[in-house]
Amino acid sequence: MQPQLLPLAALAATVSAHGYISSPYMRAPGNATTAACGQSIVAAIVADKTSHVEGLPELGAAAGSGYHAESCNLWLCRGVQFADNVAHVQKYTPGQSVNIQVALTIPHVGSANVSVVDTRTNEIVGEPLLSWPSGYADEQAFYAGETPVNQTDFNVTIPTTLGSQCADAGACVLQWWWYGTGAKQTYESCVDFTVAAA
Ligand SMILES: [Cu+2]
Repeated sequence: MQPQLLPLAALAATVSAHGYISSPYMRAPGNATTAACGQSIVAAIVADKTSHVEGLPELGAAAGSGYHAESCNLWLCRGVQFADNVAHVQKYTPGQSVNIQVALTIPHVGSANVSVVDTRTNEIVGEPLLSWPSGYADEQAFYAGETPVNQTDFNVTIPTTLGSQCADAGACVLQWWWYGTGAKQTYESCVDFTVAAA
């Protein structure tokens, strides 16, 4: 174990994840993310899989943090880099139904969507595959144990219109995006995938 990882254990006790993709494999930080985003941001993401995006630039701003805003690109997958995840690329086919599991542990009612995102432009490709315009992760429903199942266990259909846009690993992600309106916090999880050109 690298010595710089030791403080994370202490930090982990004080933070709790809000929600993240628990399946398929969610993009996770490694050396490339540390090089782009710096150790403080990576430590926060490791300690809290859903550390909200809005809290991260402040960590990066600290002197000597090693944060490079442009290469880190916090508003895409919270800055977690593809280079750390080349061994975890899902291979999908056009029209395939993909099950996604979200672990929701702290609710903040708001909106959410799951989309194919072009990583070069950080833009949604076409329309979101699924969206919840409001009422996602509602506190009352959550604490009553009544969160609708389809907010945490759902299927998306891989578009048949991607052409070769997502043929190369790293070109696209499936991104689960959630904004807690009252909390004013954004959560993002990414799944790397390819779809072979038809
Ligand atoms: Cu919270």
